Amino acid sequence: MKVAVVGATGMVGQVMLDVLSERNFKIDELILVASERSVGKQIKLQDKTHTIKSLAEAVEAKPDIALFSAGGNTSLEWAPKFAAVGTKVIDNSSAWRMHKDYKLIIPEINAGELTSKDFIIANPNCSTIQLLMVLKPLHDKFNIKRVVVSTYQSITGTGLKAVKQLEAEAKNQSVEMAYPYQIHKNALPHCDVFLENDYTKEEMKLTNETKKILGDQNVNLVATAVRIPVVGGHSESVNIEFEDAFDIATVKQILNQMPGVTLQDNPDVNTYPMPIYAEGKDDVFVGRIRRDFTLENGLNLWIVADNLRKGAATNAVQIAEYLIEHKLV
Ligand code: 2RA
Repeated sequence: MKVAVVGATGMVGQVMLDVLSERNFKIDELILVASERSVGKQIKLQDKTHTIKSLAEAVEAKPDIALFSAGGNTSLEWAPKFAAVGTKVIDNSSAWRMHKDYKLIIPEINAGELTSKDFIIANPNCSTIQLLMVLKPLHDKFNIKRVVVSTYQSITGTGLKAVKQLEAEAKNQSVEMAYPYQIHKNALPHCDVFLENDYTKEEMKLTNETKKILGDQNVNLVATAVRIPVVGGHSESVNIEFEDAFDIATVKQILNQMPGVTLQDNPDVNTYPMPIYAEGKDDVFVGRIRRDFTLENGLNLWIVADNLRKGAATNAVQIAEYLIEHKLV
């Protein structure tokens, strides 16, 4: 398999390379692609040295699969060019997620929608992936009516510059600022840009991507996305109102049986999901499962996952694995 990683020097691109190696993904030729200023540079991976290629060179090489994590503009311009030469593009940007002609895939949930005709496949937003891994099995059983989510998102989601600012603040050093204010003792109710409806793009991604992945426009979701000085993963406080009655035991049984979800729910012994546990792992962790006594069919729960892994790189590699396993590439 000839595989290109577009955005190979970025945070998600680096994790994509880690995950490909960890999962022994069968690669005959690996093409690393980064911005023009990195072209020609060399990267050593395990026992091999790779020279960074340009996007044009990578298209010319006609890879079988291209994993993209290089921003929406690069995806908008270059994903079609790779697709035109027969490459299966799995794109981690938001460029194609809500486009009616392209699929938004979480393998455990809807990989079955994929066909040989799909050449650009969208990876959902990190906060969407971990949320839907829990919502989908519960929706199938109890019909979700409304969801209210508050996210507590890792600074790694902002990017390397923000991580460097957090590290510098911890050492009381000055550094090029990603934010015009301190991060290390703060909670920022501002993930991505604000829209005209007073929600941020991050919050509307949760609303819109949830509807698309569940295939149900009747599921109403509203979100508040908050950035916190944590590096291990995103956390989410989730309130769900179901159409149908439920019992907690069945909720836990359903989540226990969901591939890729791990129940961590024993507060008596301080067992609940936390980024320090989720970091570096591919599962989505759920706990604090309890009835919302203010609603007839209400449920509260807490979800944590490593946003760079299942929230981005691992989900993309799992899509690539599915394509190979089902002979769609
Ligand atoms: C964030 N969801 O965490 C986005 C991914 N970059 O900001």
